Amino acid sequence: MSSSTAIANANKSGAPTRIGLIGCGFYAQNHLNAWDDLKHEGGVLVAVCDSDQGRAQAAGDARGVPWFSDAEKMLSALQPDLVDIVTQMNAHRSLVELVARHGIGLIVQKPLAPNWEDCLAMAAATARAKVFAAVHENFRYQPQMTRMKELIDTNTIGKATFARISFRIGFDVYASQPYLLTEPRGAILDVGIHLLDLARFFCGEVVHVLAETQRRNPRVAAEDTATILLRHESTAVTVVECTYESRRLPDTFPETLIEIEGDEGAIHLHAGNRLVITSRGAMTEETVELPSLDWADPRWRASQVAVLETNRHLLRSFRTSRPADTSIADNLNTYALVDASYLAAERGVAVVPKRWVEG
Ligand code: NAD
Ligand code: 89V
Repeated sequence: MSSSTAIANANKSGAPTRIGLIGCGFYAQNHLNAWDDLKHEGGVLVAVCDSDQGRAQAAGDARGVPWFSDAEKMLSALQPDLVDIVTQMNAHRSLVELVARHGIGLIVQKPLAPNWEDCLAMAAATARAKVFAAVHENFRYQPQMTRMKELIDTNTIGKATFARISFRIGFDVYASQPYLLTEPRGAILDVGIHLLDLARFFCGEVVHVLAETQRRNPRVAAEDTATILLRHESTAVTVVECTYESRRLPDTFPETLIEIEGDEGAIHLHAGNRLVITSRGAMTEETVELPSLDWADPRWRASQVAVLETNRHLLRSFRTSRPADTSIADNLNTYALVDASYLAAERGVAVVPKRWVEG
C-alpha cells in the first residue's frame, strides 16, 4: 500500500494529519497561526524547518514542536503526512522534489516558481510520486470570493460577459517583503498571479492576453503596475489591474475590488466586503463578514482570513483524498497567464497562453 493510501486510510479513521512546515519567515506566521486554528479539524503541526536556525528555533519553541534547519532531516525524523512549504519561490522546486521523493503530500506557496520550466518539473515530480500537490493560491478562498462564485454558479447574473479585477494600493509591501524590490519580474508575478487566478475562477479559461506594464517607483527593479486584458473561451472579457503605487485614499490593501457583469445582472465587490448584487432588475446589498482571528493584524486581515480558509480547504481535500481546487496542475494554467502577460507587454501584441491539460 502506498504511503498516501495508508495516510488517506488513517485520515478516514480519524487520525490527525501530521503537518510539517518549511520556511518560517514573514508570511509563514499566518500559516502557523492558521494550522493552530485548524487543530480541531484534523490537522496537527508536528515540526518546523527553516535554513535560518534562529527562525526555525523561534517557530518550534513558540509551538512546542521539534525544529530543524535541514528539510531532509525533518522529513526523515518525523515523516509528516503533509508538508507546507512557505519559502520564497527560488527554493520551491528543490523542496517540492525532495518532499515528493519521500512520497509525502505537499502545499507550496505562490508563485510556484520563477519560471515555467521549474513549474513543469514540479508537476512532473509530484505526478510521478502520486502525492497530493497543491499551490497555496489563496485569493479565491477569501469568503467574499466564495460568495461571488456561489452567486455566479447559481445563475444570479446569467452568463458572465465582463469582469474587472482590481488591486490598486499604496501600502508599503516592500517593508515586510523587501525581495519584491529586486525581483526581475514584479507585480504581475507577485499579485497579478492572484488576480489572474480569480479571472479563471470566475470566467473560465483564457484564449488570449494583452498587457501593459509600468515601473512607477524608481526603487524597484521591475514593474510595479500592470493592466491586463483577457479574452475568455466563454467570450467574456476581463480587465485585471494591479499597482503598488496608488495614491488613492482610503488605501484598500489587501482587498481586491471586483465588478462582474452578466447578461442578466451584475455583482460589485466594494471595499469592506460590501457586495451590491443586481439580478434581473432587482438590486440587493450584503456585507460578507470575515471570521475574527485573535492573531490577525488589521492591515493584513483579508489575507490572513484567506490563509485560514485555504488551509481548511487543502486539509479537507487531503484528508478525503481529493485533489485541491488549486492543485499544481490547475495552477499551471494560472501561471501560463502570468507568462503570457509579460510576453504581451514586451511585444505589444495579443498572446495565446500555454494550456496545461492534466493526464
Ligand atoms: P521570507 O523570506 O520572509 O521567509 C521565507 C523563509 O524561508 C526564510 O526564513 C528562509 O530562511 C526560509 N528558507 C529559504 N529556503 C529554505 C530552505 N531550502 N529550507 C528551509 N527554509 C528555507 O518570505 P515570505 O515573505 O514569508 O514569503 C514566502 C512565500 O509566501 C513567497 O513565495 C511569497 O510570494 C508568499 N506570500 C504569499 C502571500 C499570499 O499568499 N497572499 C502573501 C505574502 C507572501
Ligand atoms: O498576497 C501576496 O501575495 C502579497 C501581496 C503584497 C500581494 O499581498 O505578496
